[in-house]
Amino acid sequence: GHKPCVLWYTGLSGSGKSTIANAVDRKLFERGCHSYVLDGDNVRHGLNKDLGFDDASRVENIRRITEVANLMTDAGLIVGTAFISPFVADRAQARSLASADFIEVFVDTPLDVCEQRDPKGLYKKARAGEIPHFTGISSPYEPPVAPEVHLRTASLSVEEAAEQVVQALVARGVL
Ligand code: GGZ
Repeated sequence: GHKPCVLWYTGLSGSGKSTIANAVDRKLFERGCHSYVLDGDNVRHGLNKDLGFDDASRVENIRRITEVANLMTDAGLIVGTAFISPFVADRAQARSLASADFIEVFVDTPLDVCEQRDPKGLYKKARAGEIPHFTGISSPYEPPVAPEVHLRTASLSVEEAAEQVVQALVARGVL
């Protein structure tokens, strides 16, 4: 068995949030845990498809995700949320409203690394002024001050990063 919890990933576009969250999810499945990952693919394209990327839309995006994550932990799941979630205040609100353990995971990939990777060409477009309010370019990212898990991805493989998250769950008695 395991306790429910929220694994709240935060980091820039292209930092590796979804990749690491999904690697953690596979490890949890192998341990027999009931888990789920919320990310842009399953939330911004559905529940939140009315929202854009101005500050107010991001606040509402994170507010809804906070509520959905709580429904899932109420149902007993370990839920990973993989969104930029750029504002300290919104992450603090998610933490204070959480009905289960809340573990903030900072996917700390420097902007220049994300920009070099640029898997979807979004940074290039943002630099060219084609995407307004792009995080790190024309919209702020406020890094966590005291995350439970700090992944410096420059010196970690995806596998090592995922293992660090799982070990944090063991240390907290979630697993
Ligand atoms: C940031 C944007 C933007 C702007 C589209 N700013 O790398 P991706 O593509 O797959 O991840 C990014 C995703 C960010 O959505 P989130 O819901 O995580 O953001 S937030 O928590 O701030 O609400 C990126 C894409 O959407 N994208 N426009 N202007 N990222």
